[in-house]
Amino acid sequence: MKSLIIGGAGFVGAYLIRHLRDEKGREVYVTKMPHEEISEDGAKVYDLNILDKDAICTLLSEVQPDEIFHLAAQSSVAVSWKNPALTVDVNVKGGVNVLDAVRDTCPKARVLLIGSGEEYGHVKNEEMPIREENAVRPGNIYAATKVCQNLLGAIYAEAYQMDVMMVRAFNHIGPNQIPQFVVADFCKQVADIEAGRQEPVMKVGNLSARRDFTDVRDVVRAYGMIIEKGSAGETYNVGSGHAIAIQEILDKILAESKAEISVEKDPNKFRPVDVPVIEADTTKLREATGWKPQIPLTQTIKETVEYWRSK
Ligand code: A2R
Ligand code: GDD
Repeated sequence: MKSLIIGGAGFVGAYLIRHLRDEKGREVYVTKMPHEEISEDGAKVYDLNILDKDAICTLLSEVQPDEIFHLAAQSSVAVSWKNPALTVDVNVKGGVNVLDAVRDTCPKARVLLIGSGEEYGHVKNEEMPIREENAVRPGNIYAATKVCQNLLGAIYAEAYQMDVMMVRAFNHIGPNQIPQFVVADFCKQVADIEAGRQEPVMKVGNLSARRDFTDVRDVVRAYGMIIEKGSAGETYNVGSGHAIAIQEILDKILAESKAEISVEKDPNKFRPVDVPVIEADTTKLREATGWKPQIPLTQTIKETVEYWRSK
């Protein structure tokens, strides 16, 4: 069975390669941007820019994958405010290029499009935890592009009877995530402070936001189960089902260190709009696949702090 990961050089890609290769025994093919490196053994690596549809067709014709995980994206909410056009290009045009190339070259392949819990955006209190059929009211540019990708996926599934499934992944964390994201950012700062590379002041953004965090290893396990057991045209939330305040995350990370660290708000880390709470209802995923998260948040935080200390 051949699995293709598009956009596999990022944070999730490395974990997904290992999961598919070691736990599912798949033949793994993976794409990366030309400037990136992938050091995982046992995966065949290709350069691919998803803005080039012909290149996607050439690759798919050669590989003829049975299943495709589409991870490639401009994945940062913060960057999407700074570079909206790039975010729209990669996430919307790139996404439709992938769908159309699959339709042209391997229409029987099962396809998983990775979207985001951010798609729900401004959720009302009575709508929490959020179910898949909830209205989407995206509150930032990244989220709007992922809504668009989700709609396109559903249209391709219905119009062309393709096995396209979508996930809305809530925040995922773990070692090796870049410090653009909150947990990696705070853990790196702890390591830098302990090593004397930073004064003992933790710079933070909005601590009142509540987000639903899952270990990336649990997330890729969910992706493997959805692509196998999910239904065409359907969307599945992937999250822990529990929102936690960023303040609480900060407290847990600070508790990992013996250093005396003060906390300072950094205006540059605040966003024009930051949705107050995002929490997943994962009933649909659990019923379709039997998935449940296995790695507790405290373990992920411990391992992420250790990862940054060892860098
Ligand atoms: O941004 P880069 O140059 O590091 O490369 C990213 C890649 N990518 C592209 N691949 C092909 N064609 C493009 N035009 C293109 N633009 C960016 O997609 C990166 O290697 C990969 C995405 O990986 P990360 O940014 O690390 O995202 P992560 O955390 O692995 O999330 C995977 C998926 C994404 O769709 C997120 O939006 C979603 O899960 O949360
Ligand atoms: N990055 C960052 N840095 N965020 C901070 C900081 C900080 O110093 N301080 C507070 N925050 C808050 C942000 O304002 C946001 O409310 C929350 O922490 C999480 O921010 P990020 O870790 O940057 O993630 P995100 O929620 O914007 O996006 C992530 O999760 C989405 C799913 O919900 C990304 O992984 C997306 O790709 C993913 O789709």
